[in-house]
Amino acid sequence: MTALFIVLSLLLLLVVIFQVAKINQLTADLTDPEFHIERTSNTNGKAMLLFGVVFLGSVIWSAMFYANRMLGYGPLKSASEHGYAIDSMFNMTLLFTGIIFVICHILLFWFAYRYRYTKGRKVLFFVNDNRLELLWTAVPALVLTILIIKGLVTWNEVMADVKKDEAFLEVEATGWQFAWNLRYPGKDGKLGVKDFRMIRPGVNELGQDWTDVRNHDDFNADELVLPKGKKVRVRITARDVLHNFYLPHFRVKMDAVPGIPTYFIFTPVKTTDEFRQELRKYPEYQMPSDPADPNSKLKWETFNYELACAELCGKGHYSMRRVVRVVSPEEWEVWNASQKSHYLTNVRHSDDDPFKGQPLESEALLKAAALKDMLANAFKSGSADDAARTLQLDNVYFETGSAALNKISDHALEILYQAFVDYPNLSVEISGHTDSTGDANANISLSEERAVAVKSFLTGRGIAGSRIATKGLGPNRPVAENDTEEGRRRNRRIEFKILKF
Ligand SMILES: [Cu+2]
Repeated sequence: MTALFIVLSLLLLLVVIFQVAKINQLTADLTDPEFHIERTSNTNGKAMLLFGVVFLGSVIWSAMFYANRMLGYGPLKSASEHGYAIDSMFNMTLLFTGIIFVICHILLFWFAYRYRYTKGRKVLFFVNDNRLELLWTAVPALVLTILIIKGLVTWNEVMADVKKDEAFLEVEATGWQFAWNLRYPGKDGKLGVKDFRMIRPGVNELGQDWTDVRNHDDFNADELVLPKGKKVRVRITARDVLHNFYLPHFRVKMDAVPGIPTYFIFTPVKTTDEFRQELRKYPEYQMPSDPADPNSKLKWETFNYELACAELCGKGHYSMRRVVRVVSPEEWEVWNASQKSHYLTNVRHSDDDPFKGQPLESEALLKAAALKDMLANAFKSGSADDAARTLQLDNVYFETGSAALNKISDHALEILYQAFVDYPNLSVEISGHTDSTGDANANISLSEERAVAVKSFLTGRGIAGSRIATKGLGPNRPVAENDTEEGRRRNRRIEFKILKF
């Protein structure tokens, strides 16, 4: 309401000023028209000059005032390698247009003042000058040629795909209304194949084909975590409408188009922490991050790189924000290793798993790594209680109904072999267990044979047989219910009990 009154009052004031000016002019025209024209031209000319100076001054002042808030200047220098090339292009364009702007601006207002109406001064009629025509055609053409050539060279450098045999990290970003799915390739460094016909919301968001083993270690992340100094190739795609993969601090921006995969390659050169330390030097970032709470953390402390969708893709568009975290390569390795594969945690042994009930190389490798940690812990704790010293080897696989070791078991058995080498006094008991299906006596002898098969593997590698006792317990010591397939699978196992070391 107050605002409305202010606007109305200002309007009224303008009308009053206009009417007064009109009366003034009418009286002046009646007294001495010629003198009046010269006088108003004088006033207008000076006003033009004043406006020119104030306007140019304001432009320069505002450019300096906002410099630290613009990408490419002050604290917001590029955080990626190619970003500097893009910023330098903007600066070059700004330089040329800036020079033209200042010259034109000064001339425009100076001329308006200098050549204002003066009694008796004649206008010069200037028809044509070929040299002048040539000059103002050639100069802009030259400048544009420089800008375009530089632009093309930069474009080709920035958009060049990775070379064959070049090391890079591939990440996939899939946009939909309204989220980003960020998929990492896992240990094999390769993203598995997808098929849109396999998309099932909530179950298989990307339509990953589980028969492709490269999919088995792929994982999805809530934030984009990248190692500093490593080339990153982002595969960009969308599931519904146009989105746009935008990382402003890295000068990365690419459309995410349904059906047409696009990509962007860049190398982050500053970790999040390093970028924060740079922001810290500027007073703009020394303010509390929450204006309502003076004790909140400072802006530079809470800064994060971000991924946004730069396409107005719908009403939930704003929620397509993800935090981007750049860390040292060592930290990244730790993070990468700690992530859980989507297949192994959500799909494995479900009805969607084409390898349901079968051993898998990729899984055996992961379990072997876990076994190594379990062994190290058992030795470290030194505890004599059975639970801490008994390891469940659910990654030793046999052919169905036989004691023949599956080749995939080697990953786990190698770890056990190494433990015997590292601890020369180690002696263990290896026991075989089965589920409750079938004849109990047959199961007991099968479990005994399986325990012996593990022993044979180890003695075959030179470990003394006296260090390994074997036992077959059949279905007598289940670790899970036998009425589900998952329970039976867990019960079919080899136990490795450390007796002494
Ligand atoms: Cu979007």
